[in-house]
Amino acid sequence: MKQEVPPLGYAYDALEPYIDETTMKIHHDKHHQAYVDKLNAALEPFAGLQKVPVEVLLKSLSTIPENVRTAVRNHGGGHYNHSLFWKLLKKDVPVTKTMSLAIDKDFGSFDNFKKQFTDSAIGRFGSGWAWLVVSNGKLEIVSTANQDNPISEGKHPILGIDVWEHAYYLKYQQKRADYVAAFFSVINWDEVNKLYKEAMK
Ligand code: MN3
Repeated sequence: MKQEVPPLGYAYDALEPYIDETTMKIHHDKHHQAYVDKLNAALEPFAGLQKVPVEVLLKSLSTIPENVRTAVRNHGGGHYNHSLFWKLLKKDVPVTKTMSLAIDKDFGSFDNFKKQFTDSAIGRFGSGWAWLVVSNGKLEIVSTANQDNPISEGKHPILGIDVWEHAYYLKYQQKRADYVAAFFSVINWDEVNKLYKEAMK
């Protein structure tokens, strides 16, 4: 079965003015599509692997045949990361009680969490992601290069920010910090809450 780009689930301009319509359109329709196309092309000779959910492939990269492993890691990672990212974005969703308590417990305060997440996103050199993950029952912040995902390290991502330039350059140019600050206005905390509960099971 071929992989497909999932629908965005909301209008391209739904995140204005924090993330602009043109960026969303290009990011979803072109960049995400390219990861999916390249993943499908790479898996063409591997009928068995085509049936495996991309999440499972990323959790077991070491078992993927070596000649296609990098393609799965990069393009499969790109597909998985973006599919997650679209669902994590929504305007005007307040932090849930559960997440507020969990963040206070594991980071001391929301401000401390926000600072660590921001530092991680700004500090990621080159292209990559910053993540809030559940690891051994606790929240932590990690960043990954390129399209790597913390699930390949056995962690459960519940929030992530794409800091590739294609995610922000049209509106923010080189000012990644401004994009990261704006990102806090479009976090879908209901989705984060749902992923947190699943990860804590
Ligand atoms: Mn991207």
